[in-house]
Amino acid sequence: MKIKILTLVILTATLLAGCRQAEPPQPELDSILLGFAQLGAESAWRRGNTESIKTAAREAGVQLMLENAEQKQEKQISDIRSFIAYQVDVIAFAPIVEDGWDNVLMEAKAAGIPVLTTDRMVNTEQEGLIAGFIGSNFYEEGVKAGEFLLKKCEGMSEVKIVEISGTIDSTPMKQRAQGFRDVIAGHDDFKIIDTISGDFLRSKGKECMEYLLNKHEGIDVLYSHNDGMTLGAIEIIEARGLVPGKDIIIITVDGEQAAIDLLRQGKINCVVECTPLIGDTIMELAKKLAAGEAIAPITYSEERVFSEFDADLNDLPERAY
Ligand code: GYE
Repeated sequence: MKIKILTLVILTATLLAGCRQAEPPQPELDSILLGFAQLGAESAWRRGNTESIKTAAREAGVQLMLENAEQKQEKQISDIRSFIAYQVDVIAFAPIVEDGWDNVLMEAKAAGIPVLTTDRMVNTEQEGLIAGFIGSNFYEEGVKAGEFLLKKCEGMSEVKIVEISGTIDSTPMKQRAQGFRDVIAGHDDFKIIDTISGDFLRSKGKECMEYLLNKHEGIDVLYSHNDGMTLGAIEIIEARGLVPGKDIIIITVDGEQAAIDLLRQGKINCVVECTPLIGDTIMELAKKLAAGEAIAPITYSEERVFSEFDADLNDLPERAY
């Protein structure tokens, strides 16, 4: 009898242990919950950015709640509100434009949730609503675009430039325009004869180029704020029988694979790199914020310029976006 009871006890214990093994794995104790409010999916850059964030979260063991605002600020605000209601540990977002965030940021602050801006910046009236920023130095990108132009067109006179800019009032649109202007200022032979927004969309890049070519004779240079719009503009330039890269000098920003390919073919003259691959750094910063640590107010990505002056164009590794 004793043996039977003992067997039963051992059996029950084994079964219970078996049951425990079948339980779903518990999240790591130090795993944090990050709410990320993405602004849209308007370009290859943006899609690469979203992928980078998803992969980095998985690899860093961060639980990610991801929302996509489809280019609407109101949706982005309500996405952030839903993260506050959910009491996430950290909120990160890529603000579509700079203004209009104060209320929702004050709500996050009142809830004790630190907020990280990524990619683009915000204008706030109050101090301390944003814990930090991680992304590109768009002003520098504009400077690099201008510097390439000065080198390329050295000695030329009356250089007519048209600009297709990004989303109005967004940080990259404002700073890429400013950096470029600051470099060419004082060089009287360089004139921006027109500037028009293509909203970072390839389809609008086409429309803008159509409009610009109808309106102006003898355009020498196109400065476009992203590759998507540039690809659209090149379709139109070619349809008009003009040779991109020769009849019109083309300077673009981002560095997606398609633009690097056209640079190799001579249809684009300069690609200023802007990397969307910031997921890993976002996770590092989010973990610090969740642990109550302070972070640097600004963390910039390291970026380069690719241009027809480079000798290594054929050796570049495959781009991830
Ligand atoms: O250049 C563009 C995207 O904010 C840096 O947004 C980003 C810009 C990028 O749609 O392609």
